Amino acid sequence: VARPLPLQKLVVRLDELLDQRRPEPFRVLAVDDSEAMLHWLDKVLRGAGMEVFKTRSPLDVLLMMERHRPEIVILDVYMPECSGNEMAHIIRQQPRFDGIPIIFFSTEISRNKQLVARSMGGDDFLVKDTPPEELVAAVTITCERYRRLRQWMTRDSLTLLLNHTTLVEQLDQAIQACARNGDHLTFAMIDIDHFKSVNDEYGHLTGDYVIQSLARILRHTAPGQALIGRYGGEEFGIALPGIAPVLASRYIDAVRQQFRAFPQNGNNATFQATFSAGVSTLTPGLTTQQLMENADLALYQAKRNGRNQVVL
Ligand code: GH3
Ligand code: MG
Ligand code: MG
Ligand code: MG
Repeated sequence: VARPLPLQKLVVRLDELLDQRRPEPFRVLAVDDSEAMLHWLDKVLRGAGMEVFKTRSPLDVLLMMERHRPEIVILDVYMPECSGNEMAHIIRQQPRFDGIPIIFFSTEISRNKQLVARSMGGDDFLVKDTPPEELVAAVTITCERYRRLRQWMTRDSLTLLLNHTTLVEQLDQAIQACARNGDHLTFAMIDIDHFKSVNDEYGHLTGDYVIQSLARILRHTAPGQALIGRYGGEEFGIALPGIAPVLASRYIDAVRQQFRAFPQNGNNATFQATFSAGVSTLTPGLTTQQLMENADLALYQAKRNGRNQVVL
């Protein structure tokens, strides 16, 4: 399953990671009680290559944010059902939407009222006579900055893999999707063997490089739909949606072999590092917690059986 890894420098950079992904269009949610205004916003933003979701009803906003996961919300201020200010306040009460900027787009020209609106949770305030190219620029600049920010928020800084919180969150969503569709989902917990000795013998910086080398192998070899996270210290969690357990454990074993073969550098010589892994599989009714616990039990077995092995 695993492609051979070119032995390149183990420096991981965020740009590099971002470049591997095709740039996706910005996803915009436009909220305005005027159909004509929504039509105009749609035309302008879509014309700039963005994906636009629209609603005239503020009451739909939370649902649409949940469903369409917009990266930015453009919010009218004066609407009959609920004002833009109130809507922004409600959005800002949901921590899961903290990373989503809100731009007010309104006829209101009073600086004071604009400030009040922004204090309710808006990030910017544009008046409705803003030229289209300026609106596009404002949305683009804001979306780009927040995309970058979200990358840092969801990733572990040493390896640039998903951080613990994000891994568990996304695993949760993947489990729900796989359970719905009756798809396979396999989860592997990986733990580097005798890592304390690596640190003791070669120093923590070398230890960090060892962790990065495993992250890199995983990133280079994992199938596209895999969720790869740094679970903690020298532990990694990999969720493989749509992959049957036998195939998954064969993949993890291929990673194990590549990792062991990778020449680690320390004390002016090379050495080998190994890991143990436990693999568990989703069965009907299993929770995220139980799936991870089962992988952990298998990992414990792998350690007890002598390490440098994968237990399913
Ligand atoms: P085992 O084979 O049983 O897993 O042995 P181990 O030595 O790997 O056991 P343990 O999990 O107890 O040790 C993990 C060590 O990893 C402890 C900690 O000092 C080290 N560690 C955790 N995070 C980092 C890190 O980011 N960088 C480095 N260099 N070391 C780390
Ligand atoms: Mg209005
Ligand atoms: Mg450990
Ligand atoms: Mg360990």
